[in-house]
Amino acid sequence: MSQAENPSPFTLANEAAQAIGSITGVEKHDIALTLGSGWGKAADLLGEVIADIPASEIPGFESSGVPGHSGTLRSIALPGGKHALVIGARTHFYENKGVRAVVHSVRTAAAAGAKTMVLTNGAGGIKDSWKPGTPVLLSDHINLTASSPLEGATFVDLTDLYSPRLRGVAKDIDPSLDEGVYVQFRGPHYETPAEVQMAKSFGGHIVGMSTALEAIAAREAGMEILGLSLITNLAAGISAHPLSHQEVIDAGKEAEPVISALLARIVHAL
Ligand code: 8IG
Repeated sequence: MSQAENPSPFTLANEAAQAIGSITGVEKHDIALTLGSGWGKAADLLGEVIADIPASEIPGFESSGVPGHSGTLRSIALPGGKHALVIGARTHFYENKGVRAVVHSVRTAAAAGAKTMVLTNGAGGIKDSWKPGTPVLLSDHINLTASSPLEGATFVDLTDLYSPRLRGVAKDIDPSLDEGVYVQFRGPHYETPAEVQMAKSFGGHIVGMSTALEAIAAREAGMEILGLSLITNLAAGISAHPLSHQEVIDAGKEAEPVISALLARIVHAL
C-alpha cells in the first residue's frame, strides 16, 4: 500500500497519544524528549517515573533493531509539576519504513500536548576541537535526505527552527556549550571523507542520521525545539582512524552520565 492510501499520520498520532494518556493516566505531557545514542540515562534523572511503556503497545511504534537504541516510552513527573514524555524508540530514515514512521514519535508527542520537543542524538563532529564526548547545541540544520515529513503544499517556515530561547536556557546552565549546524545524511553508512568535506564547505559542523526530519515535523506541529548532539566520533577523514559503531557506543557510554545530568538540569529549567 502506498503512503497516501494509509490513514492520516495525524490520526495515528492521536491514537498513540490517547493510548499514552490512558496507560499513564497523565492528561497532558508538556515536554517530549527523544533520547539518542549516549543520552539515555537522562530518563533516570528527570523526575518520578509514572510509567514505562513498551513502544510496541503504542499505535504506530515498532521496536528499533539498532543496538544501543531501546524501545520504550516513559512518562515522568518533573519536579516543577510538568510532565515529560521520554521517547526511547526512534525510527531512522535509513530503516526504509517511510518518513511518516520517522516522525510518528514527534507527532505523537505533539498530540499528547507537548509544546517543547527536545531532540538528542549521537553524531560525528567536523570541528576538530570537539573531542568525543562533547555535547553540542544545534543552531540549524542541512537536510541531505532529499525527503520531508511534510506532505502536499505545506510551506512551513524553518527560520530559527532550533529555538534561540531554548538554546539560551541551555547556555545559562552550561556556558561552555558550543553550537553547530547539523547535517542529516541518509545513512546507514557513515560519510566518506569527501562527503564530510562537502558538509563542511556547506557550513555544517555535525554529521548525523536523524533529527532534521524530526525537527521539521515538530515545527509543523508548532512545537519549540531544542536540539543537542553528543559528538561520539570525529567525522570520517577528520580523525586519522576509521569509524566503528562499537567505538560510537563506547564513547556514548562514557559521556552518558555527564551529558545526561546536564540534560536533566536543562529540562528542569525549561
Ligand atoms: I554516533 O560520523 C554517529 N552518527 N552520519 N556520521 C553520521 N552519523 C553518525 C556519525 C557520523 N556518528
